[in-house]
Amino acid sequence: MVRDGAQRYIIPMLTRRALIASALAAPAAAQVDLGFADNGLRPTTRTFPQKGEMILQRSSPPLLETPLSVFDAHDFTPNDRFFVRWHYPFPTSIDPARHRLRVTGHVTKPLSLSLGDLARLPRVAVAAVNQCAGNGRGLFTPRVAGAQWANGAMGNALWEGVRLRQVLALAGVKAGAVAVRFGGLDAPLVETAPDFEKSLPIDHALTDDVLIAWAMNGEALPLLNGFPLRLVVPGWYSTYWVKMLDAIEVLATPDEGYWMAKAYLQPANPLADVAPGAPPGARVPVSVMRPRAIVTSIADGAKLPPRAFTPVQGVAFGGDHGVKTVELSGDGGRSWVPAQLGPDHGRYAFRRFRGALALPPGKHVVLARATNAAGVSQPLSQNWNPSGYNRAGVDPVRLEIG
Ligand SMILES: Nc1nc2c(c(=O)[nH]1)N[C@H]1C(S)=C(S)[C@@H](COP(=O)(O)O)O[C@H]1N2
Ligand SMILES: [Mo]
Repeated sequence: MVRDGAQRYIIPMLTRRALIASALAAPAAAQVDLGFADNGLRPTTRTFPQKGEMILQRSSPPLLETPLSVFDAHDFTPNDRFFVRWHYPFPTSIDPARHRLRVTGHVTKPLSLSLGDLARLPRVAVAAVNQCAGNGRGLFTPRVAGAQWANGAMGNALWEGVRLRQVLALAGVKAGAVAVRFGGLDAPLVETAPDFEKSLPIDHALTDDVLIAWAMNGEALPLLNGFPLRLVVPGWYSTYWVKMLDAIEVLATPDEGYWMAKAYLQPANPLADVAPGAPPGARVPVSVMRPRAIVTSIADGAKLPPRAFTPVQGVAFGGDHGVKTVELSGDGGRSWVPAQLGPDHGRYAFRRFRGALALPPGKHVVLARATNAAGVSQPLSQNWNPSGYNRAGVDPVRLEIG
């Protein structure tokens, strides 16, 4: 874990600018190789800058998914295997010395901060899961439109930077502020498309854990994960974790922009659950993540040799509360045994789990269920909504012993 000045991260990046630009300019056709990922028969790629083998969902703008085997081996998802999601094209060459973060709107003193200015503020670090609101979308039945992620549109990292609250205090938030809007360097190809901007309610923006981060797992953010700055909103879906952050605007009226008022809305109930085909009803912006446990050691549909006890291993997270328990079932949920929990890296982080089930030869369905410190448990049946957000139910793993 690197704990000294921000320049340590920034200077080495300067020498890598050309490399990043040329690698991202590579033709899309060259980006697919014939490897197959461990969580489905999906093509993988190794050709994105600062990234190792990733499941390729889309080349441009990139959607890259992390294979389950990576989660099986690490508490902290390595930067070069961390998933990637962009809505719009983004700059492939960024000069950190020239980057400025503007703070404007309903403030007494608008600011334009360099990375050096930010580095002079008190530094904080938080371990937190970054999960796309559509993680697991490709697993919904009936199927829904959108990126067909399995469960690899998530990752856990140690994020390091400064508190958003601290920067807002420098700018002086005026009375009557209701929200804070964030924008990055990416831009839509067509001018009529709405810029990707997200906002947080003012009370959440002022909480201690929301960071403006420049480092991830002790290194500068990879370009694809938002170099040189990104917002980190622990416990909330990553749509709010705006990358290549260059604009913060304090709002005195609600954000009516497309990405808040029209997109990333879920049915207005905690599970974001609606019957397929039913009218959508009231909708609210996605926000807090639900607890989840994901089995990482056994791929769905696997065939395993008989053993007295079959090991089952995975990662869990609790949303905005820590993981309290993970339970395992080998009989479709009739009986449960507790899994052993791995190291606790804080309430927002992955908690790995490990257990064993006595499974005789034959076909089985293994379940892993997380419960968080607030007592919220995963339902055994899946919730559903037309956007495929907020997947919260237990994901059954089918396997055959023998
Ligand atoms: N500037 C910018 N920030 C963004 C996005 C984007 O398209 N542009 N996508 C958001 C969404 S929907 C997700 S899932 C996360 C993905 O973060 P990652 O690419 O670092 O994994 O970035 C978020 N921040
Ligand atoms: Mo997302």
